[in-house]
Amino acid sequence: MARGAFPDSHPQHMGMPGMHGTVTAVAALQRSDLIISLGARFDDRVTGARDSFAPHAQVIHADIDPAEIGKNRVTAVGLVGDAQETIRQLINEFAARKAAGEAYDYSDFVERCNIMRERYPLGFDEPEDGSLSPQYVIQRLGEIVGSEAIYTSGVGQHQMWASQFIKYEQPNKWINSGGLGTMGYAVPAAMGAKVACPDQIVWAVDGDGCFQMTNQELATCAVEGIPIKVAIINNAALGMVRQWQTLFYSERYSSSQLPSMQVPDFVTLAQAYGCVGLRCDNPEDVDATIARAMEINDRPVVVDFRVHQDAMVWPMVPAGTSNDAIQYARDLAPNFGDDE
Ligand SMILES: Cc1ncc(C[n+]2csc(CCOP(=O)(O)OP(=O)(O)O)c2C)c(N)n1
Repeated sequence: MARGAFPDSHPQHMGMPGMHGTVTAVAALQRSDLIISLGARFDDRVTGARDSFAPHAQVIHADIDPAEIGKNRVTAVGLVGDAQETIRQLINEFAARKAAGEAYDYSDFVERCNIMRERYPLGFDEPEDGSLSPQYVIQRLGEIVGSEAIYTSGVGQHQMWASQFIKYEQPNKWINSGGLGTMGYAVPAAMGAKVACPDQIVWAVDGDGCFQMTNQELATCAVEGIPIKVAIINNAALGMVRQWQTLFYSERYSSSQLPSMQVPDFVTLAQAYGCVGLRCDNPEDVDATIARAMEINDRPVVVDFRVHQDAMVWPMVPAGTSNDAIQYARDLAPNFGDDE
């Protein structure tokens, strides 16, 4: 959720925690002795099985809402207030203690995190049949469009990949519903962002399932002149549901896949709403398609990226298990080297 609040390029940025977070971020939390949490709610998508989450850590929990403090995790110190003021006070206190020679030396811990980051970077395999990989599309989108733009997303695999493979350097550039899981969020959120910041480029990265919940808002975009850009990561499936059915339900696919990428035809649908519709189903055409979409600024653009259906989001902590059970690919567990 807070992607961009702390720049990805910062050497101490370990990545997103949680069920699909980086191995480094998950492992660092598990091994920490102090967590300072600013406005986070310790939901199960981040903690995994709660009784085994960060077992050695004491928690300082800052939140604007007193009801959040201690709700999901025993808190050593609760700080109620505005994050900006809270962070200022924490930094002042830390600086004073450092000046007094009281600051703890964290360099060993940071070094271990850096080793893990090198060992277990985010990555993905290209489909063997030469078809389009969803992660590649999203990665190129981030590289071509850049960190200045605003990105919104729906809920599902595309949401996780958009958080993993686009680099965020500033706050408020990554807008999504996080763990609240609001399918259909991407298009209206992009619309709102574009109205609020008309000079900024706004891309909605959406799933074909989520897009069908709120795509009628394209009519508002066309009529009111709100030129958002939509990248539909079209795998003809409710991909995140399908991923769980693959991994945990012996590939018994129930109500999670469509028989055709053609239904509906998103290019025709976009045109029907007065938007430009583009399609891309080939890795070689990804850059040119994004460039074409970037040239159109007088109308909304919808790009139907037809991607491989079997791509999965990794790393993953299976639901209900401990964060220590994280896998960085199917059946591949990291070696944390705790005993080395
Ligand atoms: C209203 C609603 N129904 C069901 C879910 C559960 N759910 C989470 S992700 C997902 C699939 C989303 O599919 P799609 O938009 O195609 O994205 P993909 O996972 O394929 O990237 C579903 C059904 C939800 N979060 N919200």
